[in-house]
Amino acid sequence: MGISRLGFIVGLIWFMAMDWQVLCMAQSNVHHYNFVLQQAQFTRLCETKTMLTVNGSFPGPTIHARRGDTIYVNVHNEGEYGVTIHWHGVKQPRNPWSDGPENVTQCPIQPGKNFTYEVILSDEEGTLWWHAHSDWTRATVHGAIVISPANGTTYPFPAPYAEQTIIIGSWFKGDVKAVIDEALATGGTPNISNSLTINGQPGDLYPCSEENTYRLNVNSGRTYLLRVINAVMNEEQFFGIAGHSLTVVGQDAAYIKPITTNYIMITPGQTMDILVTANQPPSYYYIASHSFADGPLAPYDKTTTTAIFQYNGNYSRPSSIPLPVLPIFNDTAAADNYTSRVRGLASSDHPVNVPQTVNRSLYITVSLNFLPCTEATCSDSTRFAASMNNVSFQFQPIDILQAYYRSINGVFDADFPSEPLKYFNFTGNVTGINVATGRATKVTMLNYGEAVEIVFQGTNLLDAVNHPIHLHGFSFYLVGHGKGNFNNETDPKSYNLIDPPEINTVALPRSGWAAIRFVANNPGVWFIHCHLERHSSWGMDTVLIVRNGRTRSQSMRPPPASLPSCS
Ligand SMILES: *[C@@H]1O[C@H](CO)[C@@H](O)[C@H](O)[C@H]1NC(C)=O
Ligand SMILES: *[C@@H]1O[C@H](CO)[C@@H](O)[C@H](O)[C@H]1NC(C)=O
Ligand SMILES: *[C@@H]1O[C@H](CO)[C@@H](O)[C@H](O)[C@H]1NC(C)=O
Ligand SMILES: *[C@@H]1O[C@H](CO)[C@@H](O)[C@H](O)[C@H]1NC(C)=O
Ligand SMILES: *[C@@H]1O[C@H](CO)[C@@H](O)[C@H](O)[C@H]1NC(C)=O
Ligand SMILES: *[C@@H]1O[C@H](CO)[C@@H](O)[C@H](O)[C@H]1NC(C)=O
Ligand SMILES: *[C@@H]1O[C@H](CO)[C@@H](O)[C@H](O)[C@H]1NC(C)=O
Ligand SMILES: *[C@@H]1O[C@H](CO)[C@@H](O)[C@H](O)[C@H]1NC(C)=O
Ligand SMILES: *[C@@H]1O[C@H](CO)[C@@H](O)[C@H](O)[C@H]1NC(C)=O
Ligand SMILES: *[C@@H]1O[C@H](CO)[C@@H](O)[C@H](O)[C@H]1NC(C)=O
Ligand SMILES: *[C@@H]1O[C@H](CO)[C@@H](O)[C@H](O)[C@H]1NC(C)=O
Ligand SMILES: *[C@@H]1O[C@H](CO)[C@@H](O)[C@H](O)[C@H]1NC(C)=O
Ligand SMILES: [Cu+2]
Repeated sequence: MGISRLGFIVGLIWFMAMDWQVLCMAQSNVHHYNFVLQQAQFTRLCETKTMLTVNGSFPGPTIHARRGDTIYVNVHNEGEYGVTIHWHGVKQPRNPWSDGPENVTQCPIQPGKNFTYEVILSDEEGTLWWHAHSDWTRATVHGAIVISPANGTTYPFPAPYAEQTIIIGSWFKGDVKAVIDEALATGGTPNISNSLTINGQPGDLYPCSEENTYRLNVNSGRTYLLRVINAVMNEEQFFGIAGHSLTVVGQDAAYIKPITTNYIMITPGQTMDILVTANQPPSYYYIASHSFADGPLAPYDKTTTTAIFQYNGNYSRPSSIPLPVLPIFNDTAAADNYTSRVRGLASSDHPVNVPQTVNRSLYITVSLNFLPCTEATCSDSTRFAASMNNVSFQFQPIDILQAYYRSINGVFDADFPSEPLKYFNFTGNVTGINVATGRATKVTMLNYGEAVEIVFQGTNLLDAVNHPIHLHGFSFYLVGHGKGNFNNETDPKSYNLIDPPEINTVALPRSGWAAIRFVANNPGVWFIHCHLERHSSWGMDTVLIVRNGRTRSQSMRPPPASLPSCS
């Protein structure tokens, strides 16, 4: 009896001393990838240019893993300037060191240097993606992360015959870095892209492109799983396939209740897993995507990218290929209609664990603003800026994670406002409201384990537009959204606390609000930003710091030995 009790106690102590990740190691696989950041030549739209890629491919290589696996990616920079990579939607439990946003969790990997990211999957299942997180490099440096169900489990829908990644991207004829550098120098709005792309190709509707249009070859009667990723720089997208209905079964690497629809609205940063059955007469059908841009003022890419949904078999090529009927670019109602249909799967295998009560509430306005422009390069006396709670995020020459971990003072302040400092009719007539903002590096401190609610509030300052807001380090439940100003008494009564979708990027409706909930159970430094790149560059960003909990398994891991240094 003594021995077995001792054995039990020893076992218990051993168990308590182990990290849960170590325990899970027995069931998960480890993968290794080498990424070489290198310049490569591409010809699109009748012009050839050199651009930064991973291993010379656009889009970059796909990472394959299963739920719960760990992926080591050694990134070697053979390019001309410093770059970081972010693993979009991967929670990275206790491991902000490998999250990637430049000068938030690390300094850039300089030319000639390398850094090995440890990408730790936990409960993500479906499609995510990776992309550069330094200036606008993500335009050409991105790729898919395909996360299959764990061994011995399967999809919560009939297994598809085959699957295919569909990445919607942006193509700029010139050097993308020059586009943002120019905009920041003049204070103006960055040039729009010259085309959208599907799997790196503009498609038949653009000059010099037809030959290389992406083709998805399908067999009659079969069902395909399309893993759609929006990697576009500055525009949300309407996407569809002529003649075929889409059944959306997943978003941001979590399953949803199947939605049958003719189109989706997908924002930059979001992923959607879609089943499509080849149930039409064998022929060619266009897969198409164009911008959803409901701000009346902001310029946007007005082109349509296409790929071909092409049946295998012996039939004559159609004289014309049908295009899907998609909502027009400013159809806010169509976008909101689609978004409102999304519900979490909420099954016993894929439960919803949305906090029913909250410990911390934040109310954050998301605005476009002006700052003074004083440099000689300015084209005007003001420059475009953007803010959250009227703080326009200021990057520092050292990462916030390191400053926090090593208690380096003077890098950030922990006083990000938990509500707007000034209330006005955010979504009303804002004539006469001061659109000036100020730059600062302010963060919000959260305690480990707190249930957090953030209500993002769009405003009409300068231009009312839908903003895709992305949170690093977590996925969150979208418990509510609506038009107008959030009412903190009546709106919570209509929250969905039963089957809200679990996502990492929320489409904050134009002149509206969105409420999200999550448990702050991931210690670290986590970026929040608009995934429209120009807004993020203008300061529509902030940072959450989740403090360590009481035990080791509730605390950040120590930094890896070879973090890139901040020069
Ligand atoms: C999971 O299955 C794959 C092939 O089906 C196999 O290669 C791998 O070793 C398995 N992993 C574990 C942890 O059992
Ligand atoms: C990228 O290129 C390197 C060096 O050529 C190679 O070792 C590596 O396997 C490639 N990675 C991928 C993901 O293709
Ligand atoms: C990565 O950099 C380290 C030094 O930081 C160096 O020792 C190592 O050889 C480099 N690895 C590769 C693959 O270049
Ligand atoms: C942006 O567009 C303007 C007008 O077409 C052009 O003059 C300028 O060179 C472009 N800038 C870049 C960096 O491509
Ligand atoms: C395809 O169909 C045409 C006309 O129906 C026929 O002449 C031809 O032999 C067929 N080819 C194949 C490979 O079946
Ligand atoms: C959308 O744009 C069209 C064409 O520019 C315009 O006629 C229409 O009024 C716009 N709709 C809304 C809701 O702004
Ligand atoms: C959404 O679209 C569907 C299909 O077109 C339509 O039946 C429904 O009324 C729309 N809902 C809203 C809220 O607009
Ligand atoms: C805010 O503005 C909207 C749109 O003009 C208006 O409908 C609403 O009544 C205003 N709200 C308040 C509290 O003034
Ligand atoms: C908005 O308010 C300003 C003054 O505050 C007024 O001059 C203007 O007419 C109003 N615009 C609308 C559309 O009501
Ligand atoms: C959150 O609030 C609940 C009560 O609603 C409380 O039991 C819990 O201790 C709080 N957690 C934290 C981390 O503050
Ligand atoms: C509710 O909103 C009002 C402004 O509309 C604000 O004054 C009040 O502090 C808010 N209450 C809470 C509990 O956040
Ligand atoms: C990040 O810090 C480095 C210095 O380590 C600096 O060169 C770079 O400009 C900074 N990036 C941003 C976006 O401020
Ligand atoms: Cu935005």
